[in-house]
Amino acid sequence: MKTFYTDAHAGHAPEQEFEGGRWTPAVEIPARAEAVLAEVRARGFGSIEPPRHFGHVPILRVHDAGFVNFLSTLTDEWRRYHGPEADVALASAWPGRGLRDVPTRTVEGQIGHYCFDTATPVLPGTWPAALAAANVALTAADALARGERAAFALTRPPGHHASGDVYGGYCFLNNAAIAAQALTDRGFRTAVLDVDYHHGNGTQTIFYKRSDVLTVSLHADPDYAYPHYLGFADERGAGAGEGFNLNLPLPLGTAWDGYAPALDAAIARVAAHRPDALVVSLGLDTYAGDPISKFKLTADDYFRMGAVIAGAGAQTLFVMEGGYAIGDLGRIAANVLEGFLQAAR
Ligand code: SP5
Ligand code: ZN
Repeated sequence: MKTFYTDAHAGHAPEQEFEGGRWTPAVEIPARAEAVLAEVRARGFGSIEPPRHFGHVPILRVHDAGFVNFLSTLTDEWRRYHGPEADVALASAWPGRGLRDVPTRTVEGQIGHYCFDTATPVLPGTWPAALAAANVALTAADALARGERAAFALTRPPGHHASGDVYGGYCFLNNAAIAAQALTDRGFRTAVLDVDYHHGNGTQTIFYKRSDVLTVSLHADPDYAYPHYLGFADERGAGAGEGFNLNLPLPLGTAWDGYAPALDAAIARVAAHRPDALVVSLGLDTYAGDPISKFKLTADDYFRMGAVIAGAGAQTLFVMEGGYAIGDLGRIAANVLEGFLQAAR
């Protein structure tokens, strides 16, 4: 299995995030991707290749043009408004209920429209890094189109919380959704399976009214976990997409004994869709040692996860999402890939 990677992610290096009413050390940092790269290289799964550049067209298949323009010019506009030293763009006001949710003239009147939380700082290096991650996912998707059984897009920053026109949750461009759309555009019947601890609200929203791309997510119940406002079991898709979104929210403290039946149900739904391509949003924050999450999967459980995913029988694109236990992150990511490769033989 090839891994696609570029060190361009390192331009997005937040020092702190604003969460729980205070500035705390950022957890979505370059060391994450570097740890996974080192382990994938050491375990020898296959070549590690750089992304090619696909331009804005495949990104605009998923994201709104105004949103892409906003993100790509945000640092410049932020400095124009707040002064040349201002290098962390973060919203101070949102269009809550009763207010008009429209982007106005100033960057302060736009950022609350385009962002949904305070924990996702935009730095001068953020847009190039986000763009590079989308290209990593697109290059890996192209490997599937060329006939590869599987590929690993080692993306950072992650993507699954970003919808067509809203960023947040450490995510800017939805790498997995962009890849899923590119595969669909090349004639693949496509499903997305999201195993990140947090519900993939962006991915769900992007495909919610469509039946061509199935979205399935296992995650911490939003009744107690971030992103709090989406990811409930009764969200089943709308219009033509009715029945083509499956949420499997799980309780606090879920370990493999509770996770495995839900993963089996998820794979059964994916298999029933008969996809040619399966895009896996590979969040690794379900790990017991994760610093911000509350599930209890062990390192060995990730071999099992990879093997179960292979059972879907589709060409599979793994796209990295969250996971913050940096000391073990490489090992658990590689365990998923190894479990998949052994079962897919
Ligand atoms: C891609 C991804 O995994 N994004 C997750 C974003 C979560 N951001 C807020 C998490 C709040 C967790 N609060 C726990 C505090 C522990 N000190
Ligand atoms: Zn997550």
